[in-house]
Amino acid sequence: MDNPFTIESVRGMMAIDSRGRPTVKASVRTRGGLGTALAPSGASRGKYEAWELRDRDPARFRGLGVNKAITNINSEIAPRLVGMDSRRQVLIDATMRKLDGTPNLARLGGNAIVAVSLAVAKAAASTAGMELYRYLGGPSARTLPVPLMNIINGGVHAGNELDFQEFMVAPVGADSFREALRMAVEVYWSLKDLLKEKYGALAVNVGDEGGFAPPMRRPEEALGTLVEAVRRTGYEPGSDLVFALDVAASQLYDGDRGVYRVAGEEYTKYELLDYYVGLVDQYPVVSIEDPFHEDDYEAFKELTERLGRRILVVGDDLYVTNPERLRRGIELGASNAVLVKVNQVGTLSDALRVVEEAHRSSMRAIISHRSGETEDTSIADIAVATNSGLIKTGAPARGERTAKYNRLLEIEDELAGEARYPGEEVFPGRVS
Ligand code: 2PG
Ligand code: MG
Repeated sequence: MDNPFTIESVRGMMAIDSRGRPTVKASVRTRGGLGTALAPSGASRGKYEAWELRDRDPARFRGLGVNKAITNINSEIAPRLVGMDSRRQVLIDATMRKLDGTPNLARLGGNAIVAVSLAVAKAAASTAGMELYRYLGGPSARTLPVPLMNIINGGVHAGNELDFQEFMVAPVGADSFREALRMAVEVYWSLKDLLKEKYGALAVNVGDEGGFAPPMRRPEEALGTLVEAVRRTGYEPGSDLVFALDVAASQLYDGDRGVYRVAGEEYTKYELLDYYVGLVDQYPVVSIEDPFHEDDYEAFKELTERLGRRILVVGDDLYVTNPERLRRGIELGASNAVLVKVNQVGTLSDALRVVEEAHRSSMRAIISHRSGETEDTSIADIAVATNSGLIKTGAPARGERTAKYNRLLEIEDELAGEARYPGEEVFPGRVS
């Protein structure tokens, strides 16, 4: 019998990402459908992430070419997957992992494998005539995520002196995703006006994730400006919109001296912890991601003990979407949320496992983009499929970011009366 889900071809090719760097695109064709997907790429990468295979040929793309990864798809992965049933995602992902043979997918490349893994799911969904979120999530998939929108960029994503990488706003006072997006866009515009007035026209150039990259140094200055921008828009900080931070602390950590550098000052982890408590007391900050470096589970745990009833403590570089690293965090109580990036672990089924494990342990899972992105919108569907209630995908600007927001608008529209926007209940201590 002809099975329409049988994989007929798998192809890898090159595309460029939002930083103009080469990336991997994969297309998977079944008898009855087609799926294509692109690998994103991080700048503040965790050291335990799946390996991004680059050619290292200095004569092309300064060594960043991905020809090897593409060849690996076409010559090794494709012959293995052709003939398999595209619905068998777990088996297909395990097959690629085994074929690779390394713990971090260094041989074939995490960038090759993640593109194929996502393209397989899209091909199966297309063969079934289903939207990706429905195919992955079944009939219960109907929660639109609260967006954590990074509207002030710092760290390695921007050319300014802000050490914290991301200052995000979350429009929790909306009752639909559509309204949430409107609120955030209005605040984004007010912020632009405000920054221009305060610092001049150069201050509204944007960073890698579409947020402004103003010439600021201290986190308080960024947070204070967000408060002002929200008020100027006519909203109330703390009830209509709340704030989230990604410190990306591995980037600020001096391992030799055991200190963090923020705005020209040195902090021990205890001082940094107290500093975070102060920020949460002073501003409506409801989430802090990677507050400490990627090996310090203990410091995460202390912060979670101290603030876990008031805010989300989010592990990104700490967990790198890795089920084993997450398990350790769950056992220790290191955090109450995990950031989920499919390319950090390398396969869709592993990423979905991380979401499931997090949910089983009453942790929040935040589905996330990378700073280097593409027009691929899989993460929007994954957020709805898993009912995770949270997504992080940049400012409401730049095509690779807006692609995800526009996809969520489309999904909400399609779900119509079924759609649900959770608002503030996704943050601790805020269930009304
Ligand atoms: C992060 C991400 C995405 P990058 O640290 O959370 O915002 O950045 O993709 O550079 O790792
Ligand atoms: Mg992060």
